Amino acid sequence: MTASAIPGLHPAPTDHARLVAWVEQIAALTKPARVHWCDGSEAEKAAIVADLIGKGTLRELDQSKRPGCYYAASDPKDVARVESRTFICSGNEIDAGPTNNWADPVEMRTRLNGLFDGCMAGRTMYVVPFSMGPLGSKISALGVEITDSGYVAVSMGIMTRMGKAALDVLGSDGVFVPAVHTLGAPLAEGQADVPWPCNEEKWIVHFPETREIWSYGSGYGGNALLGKKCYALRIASIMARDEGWLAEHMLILKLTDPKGRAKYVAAAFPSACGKTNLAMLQPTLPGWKAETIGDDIAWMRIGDDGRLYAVNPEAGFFGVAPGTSRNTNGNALETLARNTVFTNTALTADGDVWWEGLTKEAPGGLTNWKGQPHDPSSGQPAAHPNARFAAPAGQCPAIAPEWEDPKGVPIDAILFGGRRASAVPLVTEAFDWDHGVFMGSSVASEGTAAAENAIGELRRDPFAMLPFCGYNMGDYFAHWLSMKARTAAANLPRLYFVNWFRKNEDGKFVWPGFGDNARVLKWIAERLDGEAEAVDTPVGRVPTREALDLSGLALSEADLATLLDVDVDVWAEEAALIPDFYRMFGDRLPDALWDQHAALTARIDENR
Ligand code: SAT
Ligand code: MN
Repeated sequence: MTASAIPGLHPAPTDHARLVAWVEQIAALTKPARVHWCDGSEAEKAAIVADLIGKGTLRELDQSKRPGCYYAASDPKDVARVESRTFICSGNEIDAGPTNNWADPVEMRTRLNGLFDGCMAGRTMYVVPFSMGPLGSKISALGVEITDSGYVAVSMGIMTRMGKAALDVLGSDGVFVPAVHTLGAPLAEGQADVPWPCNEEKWIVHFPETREIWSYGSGYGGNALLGKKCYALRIASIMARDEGWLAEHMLILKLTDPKGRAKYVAAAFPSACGKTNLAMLQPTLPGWKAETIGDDIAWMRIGDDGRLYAVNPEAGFFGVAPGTSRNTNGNALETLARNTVFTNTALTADGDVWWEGLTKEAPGGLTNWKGQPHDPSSGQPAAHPNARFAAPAGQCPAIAPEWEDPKGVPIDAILFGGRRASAVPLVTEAFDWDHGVFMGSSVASEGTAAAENAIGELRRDPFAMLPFCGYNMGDYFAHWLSMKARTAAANLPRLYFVNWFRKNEDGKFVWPGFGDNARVLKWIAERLDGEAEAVDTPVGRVPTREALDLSGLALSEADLATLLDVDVDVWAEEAALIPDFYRMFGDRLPDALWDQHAALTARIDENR
C-alpha cells in the first residue's frame, strides 16, 4: 500500500505543505492501518477514550465521584523516564556536553529508520498538532507529535493546547517542531493487542540542529508526551540559546501581599523537593495570597519594557500522585476531581483511585498498580511511587487569572533550591546576577528514598536541568550569564537559593515547610520592595531574625539559629566540592563562574 492510500491521511485538514509532506513520509515509514488528524474536540476525545476502554488501556472511574476521569496501569517495565536511553544527537559530541548521552546523528538516523519501519502496523497513527504556551503568544511555539498511542493523544489533549486551534495558528507556513513517537509494538494481521503496548527497547532521541524528536518503545510520561521534557525543555533550551531567551524547569507563582501588590516568582527544584506543592502553595500568613501559573516549566523572554516575561508552556499538570493530600496540597487534590487521567495509582473497591499519603490508612479492598489485591503487610506500596495524574491546569482552584495571558507575567524573583540537611540556610539572596547564576549552577540535593542515589548523598543538579538541558551545560551557564547583556540589570529578576530541608542536631526537620514557605516568599517580596533587612554573609544575603515573619510559629531559638546559620568551616568544605564538578565542563565552563568560586572562597577565608 502506498502511503497516500492509507485511510484518513487525506484530505489533510491543513494546507501546510511541509507538514503534510512530513506526515506522508512518516506514514510511509511506519505503515499504520489508518491516520487520524486530531482536532482536539470533546467528541474526538470521547471516541479515543472509548477505543482505549475497549482495549483495556483505560478504565472508567466511578463517574459520580470523578466525572471525566480514567485510569491506566502501565506495563511494570514502563513506569518512568529512562535517562539512560535519552540521547542528544548533535553533529559534534562536545555540543551535547558531558551531562547528556550522545550518539552520532547519522548512525542514529539509520538505526531509527530501521526501528520505525512498519512500527505502527495495525495501529492508528494520530497526528497531534499542539501549541506550547497560550495560542498565538509571542513566547509560545508549535509542535506536531505523530503517535500510535491513543493514551498519548488523550494526554497531549490535557497537557497542551492541542488540535485545530494549534493548526490554525500554524497556518500554511508556520514553524513547528516535528516529534515522532511509537510504542514499538506493531500488530500483525489478527494479532490481539495488550492493554499497555510498549517495547523492551527504548530510545528517546533529540536532534538539536534540526530540532526533531524521535521516541521509540515507551508509552509513559516524559518518554511519550513529547511536548513536555523533550520539546519544552531539551529542544526549547536550544531554541532559547539561539534566540536569546530561557526555557527552564521552573514553576511560576503569583504572590499578592495584603496591600494587593503582586509579585511573580519562578522556581527550580530537583525532584523530591516539593515543587508542585510550592506551585500550589496555601499561605499560612493572613492576608497573603498565592496563585498558580505553572507547576513545572517556564518559558521566559525579555519583553518590550526590558523585563523578563514568563509563560507556562503547558496546559495541564502531570504530577506525582503519592504524597498528595488535603494537608500537603489541597489545591492539587481539587484539580484532580474531574477530567483527569491517573496512571499507576491504586484502585479502590468502589471505582476510585488511591495512593500512599492520600489518607493515613489505606482503605480495605485496594487493587494495586499491578492489578493485584493490595496486601498492606507486604511492605509494597499500592500505588507506584511515580504514579501520575494528568489534569487540566485551568481546574486548579488557585490558578491565577492571567495564567494564559499571551504577554506572560513579569518575573520579579527566581528561586533555586535543593534538599540539604546541613550547610545551606533557609534562604539566601544572591549579591548580583552572576552570583545567582553561580548558585544555580552548583545546585545540589540529597537523595530521598524515592530517588536513585543513596539517602544523604549529594547529587549536583544545576538549575534542576541536569536531564533536561539539550546542549552542553557549560554553554548553558554562559547563556544564563549573557542575559544581563540583554537588558538593564534592574530589569532582571533577583536570584535566591532556598532550602526547606535543614535538619537540627536531633536529625529533625527544622522548618515546617508547605504553607509556611509563604514566610520566606514574604521576605523575598519585601526585599524586592526594599522593605526587609538582610545580613551579608560569605554565601549571600540572609534574613535577619527580625526580618522573617515567624508570627504564630513555634520555632525554638536554636532552630531559628540553625536556619539562618552560615558556618564558614562547613562552607569551606562545601565550596571545595565545586571545582571537581566544574572541571567536567572543561573550557566550556565560563570564566565568570570560576571567578565566582574564587570570590566565595575568599569571603569564607576572610571570615574564618
Ligand atoms: O515523566 S515526566 O518527564 O513527564 C515527569 C518527570 O519525570 O519529571
Ligand atoms: Mn519536572
